[in-house]
Amino acid sequence: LWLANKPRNTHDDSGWDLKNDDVAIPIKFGKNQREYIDSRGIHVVVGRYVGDSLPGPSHPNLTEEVLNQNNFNPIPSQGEWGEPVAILPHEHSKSQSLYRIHRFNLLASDRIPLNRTLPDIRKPQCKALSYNINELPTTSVIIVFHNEAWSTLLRTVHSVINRSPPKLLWEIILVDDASNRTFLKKPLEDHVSVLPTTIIVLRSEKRIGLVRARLMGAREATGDVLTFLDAHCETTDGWLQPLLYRIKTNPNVAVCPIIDIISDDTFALLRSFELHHGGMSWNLHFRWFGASETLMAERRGNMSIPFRTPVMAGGLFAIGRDYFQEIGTYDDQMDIWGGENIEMSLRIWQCGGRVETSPCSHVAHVFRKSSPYTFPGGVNQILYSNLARAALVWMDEWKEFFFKMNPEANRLRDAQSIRSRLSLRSRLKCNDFNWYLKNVWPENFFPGPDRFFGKIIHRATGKCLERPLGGGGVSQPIGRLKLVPCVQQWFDAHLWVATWNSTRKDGRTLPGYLMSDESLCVDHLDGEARAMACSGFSKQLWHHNLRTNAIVHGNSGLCLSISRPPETPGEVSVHSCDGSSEQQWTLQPEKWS
Ligand code: UD2
Ligand code: MN
Repeated sequence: LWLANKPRNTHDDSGWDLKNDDVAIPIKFGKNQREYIDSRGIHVVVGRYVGDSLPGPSHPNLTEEVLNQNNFNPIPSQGEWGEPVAILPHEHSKSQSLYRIHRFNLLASDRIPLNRTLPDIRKPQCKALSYNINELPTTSVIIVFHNEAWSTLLRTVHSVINRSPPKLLWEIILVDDASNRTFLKKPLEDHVSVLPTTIIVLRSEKRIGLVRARLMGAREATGDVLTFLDAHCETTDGWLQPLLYRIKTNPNVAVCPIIDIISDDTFALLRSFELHHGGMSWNLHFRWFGASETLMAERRGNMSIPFRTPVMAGGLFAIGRDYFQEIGTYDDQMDIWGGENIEMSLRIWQCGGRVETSPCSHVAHVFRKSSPYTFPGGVNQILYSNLARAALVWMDEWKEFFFKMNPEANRLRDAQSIRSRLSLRSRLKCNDFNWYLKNVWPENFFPGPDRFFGKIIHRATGKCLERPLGGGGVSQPIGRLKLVPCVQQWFDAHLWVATWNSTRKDGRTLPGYLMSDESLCVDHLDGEARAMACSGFSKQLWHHNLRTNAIVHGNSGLCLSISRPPETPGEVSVHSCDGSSEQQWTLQPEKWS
């Protein structure tokens, strides 16, 4: 789910290189690759990977025989209460070679019983809520999978059965997207046929991707609500009732649980942070961002009720079966993996519904650093076609911004036929993307009609203000701002959005935020200008003085300034304003729509 940068010549897929090299001399800046000479004079090539979507290197030892072997071998106490599984030193090489199959520690997973216990990780306010089960709608739980491990797939199924009131669990539908592992065929059917719940196994002969697999499940489903889960999840106590209750009170909502983390290494349960909202980067990749002031204000009254999320992560959510139809199911031209969560989120919000997170529903999921599947036709081709479709149908003028930012997607643009999706949009009389940004995602850092978008150039040197490059792992690329040679191409680290939109009589703009991709805002810390997670606090407000060309920090009245000795050259500071050339900046707009 995350973008990460990793040097191209590193073959070790365990360690993403999170270090950000200082850019001194840019050579080539593409969307997927950057080349530059760093401050030590070393030629650096950095590839950009989409964390979960990129298939990692295959392993010669993974023969058909190994892949078809089911090594599930539970040891009763292992992993109970969500505790980590310990792999002994002499087992490390076995565990590493098995890791390649699913990009998680299969040896650890295979030791944990299918019915393992997990702690109740809900907040006390949530545990105190009670629901009248007789008044809640029933649900079909739909789980799609492609070559999933036995232990993770069946722990998903068992956790659903063990932790859902039988009356509400209408059925479980397993959709096999052309898996070729033998243990997922008859042995799977035999295993589920004796479980105390109606379980339907559907199979696609051809690889259809997760969207069409979910649609296949949805067509068979007869419960009132459709609840989708990935095939490597574990539900926790009380997970289902809050989702169903929300849909009962408002049928036009897609509601997601809080997604906790099952460690891909030890399979321990790690509780995740509840103060967030889902959004997307300029590349339309899903991201979690910290809850803004606005969102906290909305939630302050009651922290246990579902709250708005502009974008859903995609895998785990419940939606009324009728509403799913009414709102246009999925774009069935989206292949394999990616983009469907963006499309569905924009569609539901723009067409009158809501996407929410219920803080009282907790489901854990195994997050991986790379994807184990094959992507027939190529990862980029698939992902960027899907994203191009979402942009073409839902983003209006902002689609041009997306295509300029993402040349790969632009190349696939004309190949998309989106007529039926556009007619759905007009049939449902949906709001436009501008409405979505303003009303659903006020925290967004996209350009807009009343925002500056472009480069911030130091007048005397002609150099560009640059934020730290890339991301990496699960963190935003925070850190000190730099001044570097500008590049011609659109390069995300040199592009800024400023929300200071009108000018007063004295030549100053009103205060606003200076933002970049990944919800980064220019902040002031101990004399340094830094890119930090946007917080909505006044500490991140700046204004631009059109007479002095200064960029002034709102709280302190200090000015954005290039470094002065003894500071390191090329770093950006905050000093008292003196009108010097060190503090004069030009805002050079870029045409984005
Ligand atoms: C996230 C979502 C995932 C989906 C994806 C974007 C969560 C926790 N997960 O990535 O549900 O929205 O973003 O598309 O929010 N699968 C198939 N056929 C395929 C490929 C995948 O059936 O060709 C299945 C796979 O077995 C799994 C599910 O689809 O059960 C999601 O795939 P993933 O786990 O690789 O996605 P993830 O969690 O990285
Ligand atoms: Mn997943």
